[in-house]
Amino acid sequence: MRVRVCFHDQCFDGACSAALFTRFYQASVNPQARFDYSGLAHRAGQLFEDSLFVGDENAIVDFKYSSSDRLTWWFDHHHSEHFRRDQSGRKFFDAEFRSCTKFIAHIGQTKFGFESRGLEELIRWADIIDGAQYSDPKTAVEMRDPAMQLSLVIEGARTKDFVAGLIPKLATLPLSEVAALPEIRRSFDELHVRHLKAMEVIRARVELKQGVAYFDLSDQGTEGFNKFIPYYLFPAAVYTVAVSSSPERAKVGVGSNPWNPTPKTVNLASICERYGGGGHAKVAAISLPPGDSVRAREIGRQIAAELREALKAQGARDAAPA
Ligand SMILES: [Mn+2]
Repeated sequence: MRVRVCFHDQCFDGACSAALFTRFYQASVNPQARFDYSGLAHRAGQLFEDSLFVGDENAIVDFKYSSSDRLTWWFDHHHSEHFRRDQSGRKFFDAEFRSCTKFIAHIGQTKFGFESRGLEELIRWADIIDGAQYSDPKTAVEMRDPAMQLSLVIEGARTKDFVAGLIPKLATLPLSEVAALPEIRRSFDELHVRHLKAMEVIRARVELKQGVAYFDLSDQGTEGFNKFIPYYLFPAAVYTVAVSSSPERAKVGVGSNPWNPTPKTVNLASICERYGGGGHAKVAAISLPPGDSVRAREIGRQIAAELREALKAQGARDAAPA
């Protein structure tokens, strides 16, 4: 029995989901099964090819549904338009879960009697990282925990089958042992140097005024910086507006500080939608054609001004006598 597991590539939760599915399948379906792994990436208009589903069983975890009849298992927690209730009892979706890893553990336990003993750490960290539920900015930015180091390496992976090759290790070893593997150390050290550099650039460039941190990284040629750096360096920031640029796009990213007690009353998705972007209430973005940094800066400045006004009005309301 060969099981092909397709997973969300370059994502800690995607890799952990594939590892957990493997353990679940071995324990609850077939202990003799052999597994191989194939990473999936979001691409506009991407269609699944049947050539992807070459196993006797084919699973997708932490990624959108495929209507191929070769797909036999599916677990996801992202909204998916393609899923219709099916009768197989092997396709599961719940957008309330912060991570697909925890969702698989939950379904495994409640519907198949699977005990995820020994995998508690994997499940807990996938939920923290995918749900951005860090207890403090230090955990997110200093990356002292093995799970955080692995997440940096997985997101920064540059060779095609790197993450796929890591999944059997995630399925069997404690996170600290996986993080200590020489190829992980090498990759972490390299990415960590870039992380520290990004931190220095952000520290030097942030303009923090009236609770809004604005900064422009468009000359850095990357959008891949840790989104929690501004809150780590500037705890007084309620909102951040970051302008960046990569070969794929110019971008305005807007976020709110989960550790700052000031109430965040502005819906950031609604603001970004006015400029053709979108996202969630607490984190949203606008993508522009590559090279369009002038426009990105202009929009970034406008949004920063709007957020400062909103905070000022909010402060005036709070200060007004009842
Ligand atoms: Mn996920």
